[in-house]
Amino acid sequence: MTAAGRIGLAGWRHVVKLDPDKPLPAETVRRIAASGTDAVLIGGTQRLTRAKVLRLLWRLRHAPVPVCIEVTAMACAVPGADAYLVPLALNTGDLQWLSGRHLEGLARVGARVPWERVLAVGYIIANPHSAAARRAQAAEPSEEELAALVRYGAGILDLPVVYLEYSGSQAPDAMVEVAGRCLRRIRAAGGRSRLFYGGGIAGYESARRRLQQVDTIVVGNALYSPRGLAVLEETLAARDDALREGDPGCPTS
Ligand code: 1GP
Repeated sequence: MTAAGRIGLAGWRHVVKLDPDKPLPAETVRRIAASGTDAVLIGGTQRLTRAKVLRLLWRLRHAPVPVCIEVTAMACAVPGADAYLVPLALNTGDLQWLSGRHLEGLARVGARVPWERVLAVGYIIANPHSAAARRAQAAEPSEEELAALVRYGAGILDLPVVYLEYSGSQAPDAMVEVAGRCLRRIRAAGGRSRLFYGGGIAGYESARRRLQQVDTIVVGNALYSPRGLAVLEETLAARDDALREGDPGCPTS
């Protein structure tokens, strides 16, 4: 079975992303994992250490849903996750974020990689003000460039996930619409890529709108606000309503 199959990727509509560099009380982590979200991603951009990743993974050890690590640094290459999501920054201005770091890592630990748990994620880092964009020297794509990036990731590379990343704020609605439209066309032709969106989802309305456009929404920063658990409930309600009322996301055909 593929890694995507093992973790039930095709059924994910709502996932949370927890940052090892932003500690939350153990009880809050437990409640988030048991909230009804479809999966927990461990991922961050800054100040990652192996100890921080392991601490968060330990707090999630009884999670009733898959716990997956985004391998953005060697510090993330720790045992114990249900899957390892390896980001390829499709619109990076610095090729080390597309292949360079990956090859360095594989040269070091490639013989110990649990391949049955590994899947690639094509990142389109679209918010130029985000830490990830600064790090990867990623510029905000025009709509034409975005369409080409989705077509490259889903149509050419056939990646399991194409992730429109707008970390920190809401992407322009038209941008998400373009990405969804391109991906739907590729899926209609037999493509398998799932479209993830993350960025500024902070309540029912933003979650519901994105669920009309993409397969999977990622809720991150808002979980760390004082309203964190309320945001979680609202976005899960949006997911449940989207499922009940048949919001399509990016249907298979
Ligand atoms: C971050 O895409 C996720 O990698 C979620 O974005 O933190 O803005 O919710 P936010």
